Amino acid sequence: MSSKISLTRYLVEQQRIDGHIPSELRLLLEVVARACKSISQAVNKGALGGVLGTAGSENVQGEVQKKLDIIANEVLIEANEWGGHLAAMASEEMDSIYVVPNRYPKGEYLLLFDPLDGSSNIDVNVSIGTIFSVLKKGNDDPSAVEPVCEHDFLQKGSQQVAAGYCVYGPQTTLVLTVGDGVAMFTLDREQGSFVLTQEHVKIPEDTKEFAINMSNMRHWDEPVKRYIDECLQGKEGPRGKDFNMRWIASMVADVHRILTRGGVFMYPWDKREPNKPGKLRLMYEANPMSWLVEQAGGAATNGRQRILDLQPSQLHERVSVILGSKNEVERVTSYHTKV
Ligand code: AHM
Ligand code: MG
Repeated sequence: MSSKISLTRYLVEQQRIDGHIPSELRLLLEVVARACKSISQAVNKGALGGVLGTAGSENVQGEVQKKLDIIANEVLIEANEWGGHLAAMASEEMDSIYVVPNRYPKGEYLLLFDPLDGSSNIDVNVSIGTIFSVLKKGNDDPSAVEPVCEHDFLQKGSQQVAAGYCVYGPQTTLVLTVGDGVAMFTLDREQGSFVLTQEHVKIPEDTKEFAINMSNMRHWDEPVKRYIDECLQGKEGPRGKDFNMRWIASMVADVHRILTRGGVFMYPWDKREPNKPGKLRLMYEANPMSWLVEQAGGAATNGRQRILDLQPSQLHERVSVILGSKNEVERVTSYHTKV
């Protein structure tokens, strides 16, 4: 790239040339990016900043919260509440929605986030990230009036107006879609700004790489067992090729690899907790990642349906996730549907 294009310039051009985003949404995305920059700084300091370890609390799903989970959540709320572009926020780390306080002006957008995904990797210096999704209040019901409530958030993933993540790894990279493909921005620490480093991201349709937590194998359903078993048979099996496995246990990092070089990621339903549809959260993790993957030419299903078509019935709903290279996702999905 000859001259550096900042995130700000990219968003202004999306607004001006393509008309993809209104100015309020541009402002919102810039604020989210600024919050990610400050989360990145906190993550970078690690033990020196006294930010590692558990916070001594649990979130609404009964998971132990890390100090950085809470710090990242606060950074996102404080950065976004006063700008006038949001009506409310929802987070994996908060029991219920956070309505913008009355002392601030309110906008029409709803912001959802997993403030720090990959919590089990925080203390061991492995890539983690922030995932976010933006909806418009009243998208499903234009006659909806104030006050904003949880129901306003219960929109299908196909209604998202922006989605992305920021991965805090060897580089800090912000990945974004506003419905016109996927763009990646790398944080230039000297300049303090995100710089466009890849546009029109494309996931190869075929792959030889899968990502799944193999330790859960005995709990999987038959279609997932069949798919992985066929991969493991390699050249000698029905697939006729050897597969490689990667599992970072940070969805952000696993999805980033898939957007970069292809692959299939799965966190399927399993028998450990049969009443839960899966481990990952539909609104904070699966929807934004599925939209990014689809925008890059990949696919995302829960084994039976396109994730973006699922109608959520509650904020913290969980879902089974299969996403990545199109032909592999279609294969796993067909193993579920053609029985
Ligand atoms: P988190 O949001 O509490 O960090 O949980 C989500 C993470 C995903 O990033 C990752 O894919 C998965 O949980 C890893 O789960 P496991 O530890 O079961 O392998
Ligand atoms: Mg998460």
